[in-house]
Amino acid sequence: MADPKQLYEAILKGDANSAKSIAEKSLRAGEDPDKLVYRFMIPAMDEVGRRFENNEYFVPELLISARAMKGALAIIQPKLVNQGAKSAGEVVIGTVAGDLHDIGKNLVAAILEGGGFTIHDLGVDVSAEKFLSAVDEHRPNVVAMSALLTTTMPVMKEVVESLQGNGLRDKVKVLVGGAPVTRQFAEEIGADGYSDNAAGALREARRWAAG
Ligand code: B1M
Repeated sequence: MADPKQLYEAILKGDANSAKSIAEKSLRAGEDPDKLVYRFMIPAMDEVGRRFENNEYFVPELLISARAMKGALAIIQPKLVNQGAKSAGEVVIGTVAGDLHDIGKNLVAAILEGGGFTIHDLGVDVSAEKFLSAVDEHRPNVVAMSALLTTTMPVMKEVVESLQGNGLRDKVKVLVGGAPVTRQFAEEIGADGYSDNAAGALREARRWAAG
């Protein structure tokens, strides 16, 4: 039987094959998918980030760890998604322009989908114009933006302003998140909600859906 603690080590080392196989075996053994993600996988990525900051890891190590994380997440994601029931509303989601980090955004999308929301995932590097036209096209309940770089956070403000400028601001709730984003920043740019994790993002979206 696989020890889920090895998932942490596999992601830290960037060993995608082991990460996927441990994820599979752990799920088969009845491990809780949320526990695998929050107790082992996210802490592994946090440690990768810490090593990167301390010049122990460099971009290639970030990339192979991210590949291992995504491989394991792809196996766990359907289990997160299956927890949902009826459609709770629509969400347009993306990582803002200039930013290629998508692991957290994908996790938030999966948890929202699991919570019954229909997801329109615009991917990464999404400009304010693209967010605007997706909101115009899909008329979602929520537009959800993720940023992992301090330098890309201002794009969130651009999106809020362009929604305002195009008469769509009062038709959609704006939810922001990502490691450098704070509640204070969310308030400053006029977002409706903020969360520092995927479960909190779902709570916010549900609060709005409930009216
Ligand atoms: Co980059 N990177 N990276 N990186 N990277 C960070 C973010 C960094 C903090 C590392 C560090 O220095 N410690 C740093 C940013 C510093 C800053 O601006 N404050 C950084 C840097 C500097 C860079 C580059 C500039 C490096 C370079 O090239 N010199 C470069 C930029 C590229 C670009 O985007 N233009 C870069 C590149 C990369 C890779 C491509 C190699 C890779 C990303 C691969 C991928 O995503 N496909 C990568 C990675 C893996 C990281 C770290 C190590 C891990 C990120 C991650 O996936 N975490 C990261 C360090 C860290 O965060 N500890 C780092 C796991 C994920 C589940 O968590 O994304 O935080 P997270 O999502 C969480 C919450 O934040 C929240 O819920 C999620 C689940 O709990 N959340 C939301 C996220 N979005 C939300 C939206 C919501 C609500 C909640 O509502 C809408």
